[in-house]
Amino acid sequence: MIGVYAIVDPEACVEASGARRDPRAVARAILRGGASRLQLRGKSLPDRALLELARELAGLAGEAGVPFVVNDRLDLALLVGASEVHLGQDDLPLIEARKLAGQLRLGRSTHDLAQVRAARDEGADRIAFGPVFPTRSKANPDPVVGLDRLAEAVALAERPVVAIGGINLARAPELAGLGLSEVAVISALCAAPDPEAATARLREALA
Ligand code: TZP
Repeated sequence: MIGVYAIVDPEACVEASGARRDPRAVARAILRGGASRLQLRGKSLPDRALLELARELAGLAGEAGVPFVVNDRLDLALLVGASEVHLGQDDLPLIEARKLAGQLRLGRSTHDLAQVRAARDEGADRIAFGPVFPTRSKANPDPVVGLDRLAEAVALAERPVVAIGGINLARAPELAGLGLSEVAVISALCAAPDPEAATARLREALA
């Protein structure tokens, strides 16, 4: 069964009208819908606001019995007792992060097979690979990797691989049978008319 790795990004938490949604409410709905993991991604929030939100989402994930991940920020992940920090290619090298991480697991974003190999050799606990499809949630996204490259990434990784980028309900059937542990999703959940139903439907489609 492929899990739904939900990424709550306050910038993506919007109604169709453009009105902002409370990321806490979105996270609650996504957890009710059955996400397997919850990540906070807050590229533009000031540190204090990000810490406060991370603490609240960590609490919600804990109540739901789901691991909580902080994107980019090892310090905040440690402060809120997250189970994992997810590090991009420009973030800390895994070997350095490991020195501070303690029990915290380390995820790594990768965008080509050389990066997958490096993340594997550096001992990443989980590897995200993408964008698999075109995405509008990332500034300056790397080139789309596609499904064939994704299958190669899974074969190389020797650890759980999460597909990311442009994943939604319509794309779910294309992702079955590739050996993925989870699919990571921002806009198709955070900006869905009903984030709970969107999570539940995606989960069923991947089962
Ligand atoms: N890394 C690769 S694609 C992406 C990130 C953070 C954005 C995924 O967002 P969406 O809205 O699910 O395409």
